[in-house]
Amino acid sequence: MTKLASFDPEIYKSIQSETERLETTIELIPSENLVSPTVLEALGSVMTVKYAEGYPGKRYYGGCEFVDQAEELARERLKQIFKAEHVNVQPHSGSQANMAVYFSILKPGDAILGMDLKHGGHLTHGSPVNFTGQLYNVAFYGVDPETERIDFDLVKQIAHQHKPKLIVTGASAYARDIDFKQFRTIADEVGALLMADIAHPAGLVAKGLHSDPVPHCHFVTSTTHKTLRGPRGGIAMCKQEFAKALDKIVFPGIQGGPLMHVIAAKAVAFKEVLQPEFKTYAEQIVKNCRTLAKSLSESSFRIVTGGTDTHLFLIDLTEKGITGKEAEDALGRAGITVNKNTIPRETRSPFITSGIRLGTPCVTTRGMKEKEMQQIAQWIADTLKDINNTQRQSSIQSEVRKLCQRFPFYS
Ligand code: DSN
Repeated sequence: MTKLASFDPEIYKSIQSETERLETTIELIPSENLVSPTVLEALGSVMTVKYAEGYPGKRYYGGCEFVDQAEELARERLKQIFKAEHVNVQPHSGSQANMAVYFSILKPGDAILGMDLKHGGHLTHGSPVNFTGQLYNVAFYGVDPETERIDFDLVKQIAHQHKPKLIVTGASAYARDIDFKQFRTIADEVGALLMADIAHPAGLVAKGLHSDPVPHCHFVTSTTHKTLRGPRGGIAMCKQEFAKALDKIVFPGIQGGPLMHVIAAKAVAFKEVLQPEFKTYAEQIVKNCRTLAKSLSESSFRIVTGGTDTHLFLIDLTEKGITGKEAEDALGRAGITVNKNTIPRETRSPFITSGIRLGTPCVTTRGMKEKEMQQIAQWIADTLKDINNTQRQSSIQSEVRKLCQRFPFYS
């Protein structure tokens, strides 16, 4: 029996149950990934003990020599991955990374331009329920109603009208590549700075499978736990001229002591990204995603934008007469985890939605390939054909378990 099991059986049991859930179900939430045991080892290490306010070589506490080594390694590896001029690995999350960028260049009331959440943007890109919507004068761009791709004419038009100090690109539910160069041209026309939030496709960007924002953007932020396959956390990168301001905002501006165990685990994940095998992994994510989307499209599901260039895509369930919430619940009963998601031209609330969002980082980490994606698409189609057929859902669930047993990860 482990020490945890004997001291705190309740928490031990919840961890065991979560491990079992991850092992026995198909995880298609595109913002999640299964981290390696190596990353987990660093995450569960004594590095969590240390207070290290400040930066390597300039801390407010003694005894930081070893956490300094870890943070330096994380910084060097991150710079190497993205060829960034300056990086900060301390943001606790993607939201904190975005906040750090905003606070380093904007004042309350300043104008910003971001992608509408309903069209695939993120809460921290200006949503009224987020600090960004409350602090800044926000205008939104979105996707073209026909193509469902970013409408650059609209971006340009709104940028000229609104005169933002910052344009925010990047999305959390957008299946297509993003033309950062075109965003930079518009930003230059109106004298705005440009930030890309690549939390979703960062692992693909790292391996050249998605357009690279770094040459075009003044700031690039990301989470580390999605396609980058690291621990839960954030990172911020910028051109050298903003380095001091950014670092000062991350600490002492908005955060206290950095989470050194997470930074050590980020360093390990970055080392994994730097391996040639990670490119094969990233390529397989995209191949799997395309296969899943194509198979579902062949089963008469409408894929928003008609397909995907990335690790994720959206299904519009309107014609099927079911909501995203109903689909999420039914698929959950069949052992397939997805999340309900708003779609462009959404008419329902974010708690109900007309769509679901699917992604392949986790299943690809388990080693599944195109053949398994076709099978998963079949199960999704069978489940969604009759969401009240609980008998079918439980028989699919047993099939899902059998498939998962062939691709163990943590057991
Ligand atoms: N980035 C969101 C997601 O994509 O799930 C969470 O903030």
